[in-house]
Amino acid sequence: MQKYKFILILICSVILPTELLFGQADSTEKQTVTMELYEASDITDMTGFGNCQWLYPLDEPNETLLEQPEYKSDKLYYYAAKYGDAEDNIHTIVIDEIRGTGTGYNTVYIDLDNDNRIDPNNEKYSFQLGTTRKTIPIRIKLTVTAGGKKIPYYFSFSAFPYTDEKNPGNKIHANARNSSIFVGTAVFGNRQYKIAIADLNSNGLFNDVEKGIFRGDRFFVDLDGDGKFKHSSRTSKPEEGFPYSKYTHIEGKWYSVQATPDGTTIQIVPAQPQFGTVITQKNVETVDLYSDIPITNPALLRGLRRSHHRNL
Ligand SMILES: [Ca+2]
Ligand SMILES: [Ca+2]
Ligand SMILES: [Ca+2]
Ligand SMILES: [Ca+2]
Repeated sequence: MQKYKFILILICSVILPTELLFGQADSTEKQTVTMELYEASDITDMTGFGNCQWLYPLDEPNETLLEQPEYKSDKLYYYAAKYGDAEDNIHTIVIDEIRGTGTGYNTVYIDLDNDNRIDPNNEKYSFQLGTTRKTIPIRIKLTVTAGGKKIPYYFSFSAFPYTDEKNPGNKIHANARNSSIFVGTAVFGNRQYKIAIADLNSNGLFNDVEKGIFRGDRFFVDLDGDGKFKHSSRTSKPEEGFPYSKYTHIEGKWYSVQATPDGTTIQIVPAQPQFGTVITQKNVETVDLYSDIPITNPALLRGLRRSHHRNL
């Protein structure tokens, strides 16, 4: 399989520039959609799971903190959660044992506003230590700077003892899982749909091209109007999650969907991407193409491959 993929990538690079087709024009005008942060507690129900930041335990903060609370534990764990694209994009996190050393980690401080001061009252949460089998996340709202704007941003924090060959000593590791989507409405064809943009790679930016599963962000359209965004091919419903990419294929037409880094504005413009043809051997079932100039759509590629086979 690996061999086929390698061969295919070589073939694609030769063939794509030579066989060009053009998509059909769409009469829809350019739309600029203002997006709002979705406030409900659990977005995985709407969007499915994304990736998370794995937060490695540190003995000291990896940035200078101007103010810290009076901790109760002699053994603190610090973490550096990175969100947004400001020069300082580290929101320092610390876990503490509020009843004293050895009584168990139950309090987390986080520099919500990234002013490098940890407020002992307003940046403090109770949490329950999990295990590698079962984490007990708490949802926390940060202020993240992205593309020069400050945005509200939810993430889910969980912490648990962890050890492996590279991380000996059973220290407390933590995860910061994306829990933010921005939602709005847009028109495709003659109908209005609920749309969303999700930071599925958990970096506080909403315009990362998806170069593989969870390696980027995702755009959603609630095509069936049920309020959720189905993204699993196991259901018979239409695919409602689209890799954030240069072009997006929605309801049979191509669009350029471009989000601002902060996710608060999405511009949707009818597009006419250039198409190429991928030639494969008949026994190749699927083709994955990745590029820094992404126009891939698996359904389209499968269609192209089948149509090409008919011509062989
Ligand atoms: Ca910082
Ligand atoms: Ca602060
Ligand atoms: Ca992102
Ligand atoms: Ca839906």
